[in-house]
Amino acid sequence: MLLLQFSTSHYCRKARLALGYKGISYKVENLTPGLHRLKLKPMTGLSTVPVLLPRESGKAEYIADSTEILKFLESYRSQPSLLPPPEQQTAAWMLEDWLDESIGTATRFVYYDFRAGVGKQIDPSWSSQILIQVVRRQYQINAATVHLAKERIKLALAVLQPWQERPYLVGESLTVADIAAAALLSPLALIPEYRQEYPWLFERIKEIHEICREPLPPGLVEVER
Ligand SMILES: N[C@@H](CCC(=O)N[C@@H](CS)C(=O)NCC(=O)O)C(=O)O
Repeated sequence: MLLLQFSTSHYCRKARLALGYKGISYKVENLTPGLHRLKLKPMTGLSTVPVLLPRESGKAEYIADSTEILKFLESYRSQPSLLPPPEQQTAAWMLEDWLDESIGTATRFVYYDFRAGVGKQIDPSWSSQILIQVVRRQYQINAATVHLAKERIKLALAVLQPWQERPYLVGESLTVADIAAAALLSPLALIPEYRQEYPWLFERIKEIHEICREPLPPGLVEVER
């Protein structure tokens, strides 16, 4: 399989976590932001990564959108399953969808706001700062939208409280909800306020990366156990 991705995208991380959990071997192709549209739009009708190309006869030519990729991987290889028992599956998919549509966007806002301000020293190079400004303009990241994003993240971290007491958000094993939360909240690992206030969050993110055999996201390598 081939995963078309941006190496730094938290949505692509979500797809990689699921591929790793399933033990599926795959290659990645890192697309260049901006030029990616020329390749993706004619193929999928969307302009976003991740896109998975199974490259197997009898399978879809491509699967666009990380949620669709998770569904495809579950049907492609059923074990280990990314789903809880049937009566809990709606809850798991609802969490996955909310984390994907609402919280993944909010972490992008807070992350790029941080990288343009206090976190500038992480990579002060012109190329990095220009990319950050392009992303800020593309998604209309400004003081007002960042404020709203921070409020949404506060709510999300209250909803994810069960992670403090137990390793999985729904049921007794890892599910799509854990994968989505671990990937889509991972950009917060570079932001000191979140690291200080929510240490349990980063412990869980780290554990899930280990279970899925995915390298840790930036900022998490120094988390002590
Ligand atoms: N809901 C989508 C969101 C994917 C997404 O927003 N990807 C971003 C990278 S983090 C992207 O490709 N942006 C480029 C663009 O919109 O042109 C998914 O789960 O795949």
